[in-house]
Parts: sequence; structure tokens; C-alpha cells
Amino acid sequence: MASANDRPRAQLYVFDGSVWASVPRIGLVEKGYSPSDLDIKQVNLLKGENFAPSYLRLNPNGTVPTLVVPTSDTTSEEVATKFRAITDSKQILAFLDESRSQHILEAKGQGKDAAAPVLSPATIEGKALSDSLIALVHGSDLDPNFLLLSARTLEEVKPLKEGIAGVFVNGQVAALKRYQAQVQADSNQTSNPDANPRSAAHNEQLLKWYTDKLHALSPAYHVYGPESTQQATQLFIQLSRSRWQKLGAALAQLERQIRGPYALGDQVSLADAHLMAWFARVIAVCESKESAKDLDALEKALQHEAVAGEGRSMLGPKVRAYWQALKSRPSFQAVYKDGLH
Ligand SMILES: N[C@@H](CCC(=O)N[C@@H](CS)C(=O)NCC(=O)O)C(=O)O
Repeated sequence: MASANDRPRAQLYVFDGSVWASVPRIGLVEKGYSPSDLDIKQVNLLKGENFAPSYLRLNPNGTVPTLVVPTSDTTSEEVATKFRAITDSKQILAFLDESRSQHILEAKGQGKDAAAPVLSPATIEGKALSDSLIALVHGSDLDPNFLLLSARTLEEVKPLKEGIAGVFVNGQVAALKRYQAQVQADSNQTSNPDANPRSAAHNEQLLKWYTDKLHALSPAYHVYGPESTQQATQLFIQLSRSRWQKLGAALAQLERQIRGPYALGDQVSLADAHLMAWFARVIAVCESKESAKDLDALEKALQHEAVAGEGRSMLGPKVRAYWQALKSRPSFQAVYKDGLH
């Protein structure tokens, strides 16, 4: 008979510097999962490993995190193990929350020793607030990955191009072109369909995916790639400024909506994991742009001359206290032990 150790384990695909892959990692600590509960697999976004056809089969968006969970509990050789892939941090966190719920622990005889706080909100009002806070920080206007690449002025472009933005954008474009060429070569050889494990239709789909992704990366590539243009750079700076303005407005909204000390009040919840990851990235970007640390860097960034107008704001007391409360969580200390990202 198969022992518990032989059972196929869930696999969480992450990248250490990723914002949204930090959400399930925060959740794992908050829920008291042990390292043996699942395997963590690294997907290097800087090398575009998330664009490999094998990864796109798991997550058709080509993003991290992905949680792959075995759905048939068997190691019998005749029955292939089946898997289900969950491809978004919101669903993954909710799944991790439910999987280690009190009734499941009790059914396993672990109920008394195991501490597994429930992260989903207990009331209708709590759920509505939680959903709206999570939607706010996941909105494209506040995309923390864009902020990392953003340039508010022409002076900011050069260091970004020589640093993280250049590495990221050029690494991704190179990987996309490499996979595109491989799949193209593959589909040119499909006269013998048995020789190719992927169908012609699947290859077509992949090629379209790579073309669309290259198109989506094109504005940043024309700033940080080898053939940057002045016009693309100016447009990118305008877009960056508008995003920084929206950040000021969003922080004012959070000041109104957060209940304190945590997002929904006294209990840590799903929303806190998403907000922790988002704040950590926002502050990391501010620290890289301003000669200041932590909330001082964020406040300085909000006062930047390129972010004039209604986006210019001071941080409110609730947001300040909220960030301190998040920083005191063991989950924060575990996930950000090497610094904010
Ligand atoms: N809505 C998705 C967003 C995931 C996402 O954008 N992940 C980023 C890293 S934080 C990524 O994988 N980016 C790679 C890419 O878009 O090429 C989620 O919450 O899981």
C-alpha cells in the first residue's frame, strides 16, 4: 500500500522576486503549512522560463504563481496521477485557506495541535470589503510590475535600462523569440504528425501567444531594448506618471477603507496577504527611486514633481499603522527576510 510519503505532492511554481507569487507564500506561513506539504518550484522570469511550452500547458497566462494539485490519490502504476492547475494568486490563496481548514485538520486527527486561522472573511460586509481591496491592488492601473519598470523622468531611464528593467525586458523578449523560433521550426516539420508531440493547432496557438506577448512588451522594449526610440520613451514616461498619480489616489482610498489594525479589523484575512505583497513591491520601488527608506520613500515618491495634481498626497495614519502591522507578521518576516521585492 502506498504510504503518505509516496503520494504525489502539490507543487507551487514561484519566482522569488515576484509580487503575486509572494501571496501564496504569505498564506502558507499564515495558515501554518509545513515545508513538507508541497514542493516549491522556481520559474525564472528574468530568463522567460514562464514562456516555455511546458509551463504554458500548466498556466496558459504564462504567469506565476501556479499551484498544481494532484486530484487522484493513487500511486498505482496503472492509474496515471491526475493534476489540476490553479493559475491565479487569488484562487490559490483561497484554495490554501480551505485546504487547511479546521474541519479537515480535525478529520485528519490534527485539529487540536494545529493552528489554522481562517483567512476568508466571516461576514457578507467583510467579504465585500475584502473583494474590493483585492480587486483594487490587482487592477491594471496599480500594476506593481509596471511600477518596477516605470520611469517618471528621462533621467530615470538610463539606470533602469542598465539595471532591472533592461535585464527583465530584454530577457523576456529574447526568450519569447527563442521559443517562437523553436515552435516555428517544429511546425515546419509536421509533415509526419507522429514525429511531433504537439499538434499543428497547438503550435499555431503557441505562435499566436508569443506574437501577442511580444506586442504587449513592445512599449517597454522600445524604451529598454537595444533599439529604443525617443517617441516611445516619451510615451512611456507619460504612462508612468499617470500610474504614479493613480497610486496616490489608491492610497487615499485604502486610508478610507482599511479598518485597522488589519484590512478587515482584528483578524488577518485574505486581503492582507494581497495587500502585503503589493505594498512590499510599491515600497521597494520607491526605495530604489528615492533617497529614503520604507514609508518615507513612499511619501517622497508621492510628492515627486512628476506626480503633481490630485495624485500628490500624504500618507494617512491608518495606512501607516497598517504597514507596521503587516511588517510585524511572521509571514512578512519569512517572505521578505532578504528584503522587499
Ligand atoms: N492575476 C495574476 C497575475 C500574476 C502575474 O502577473 N505574475 C507576474 C509576476 S508577479 C508574472 O508572472 N509575470 C510574467 C509575465 O507576465 O510575463 C495573479 O494574481 O496570479
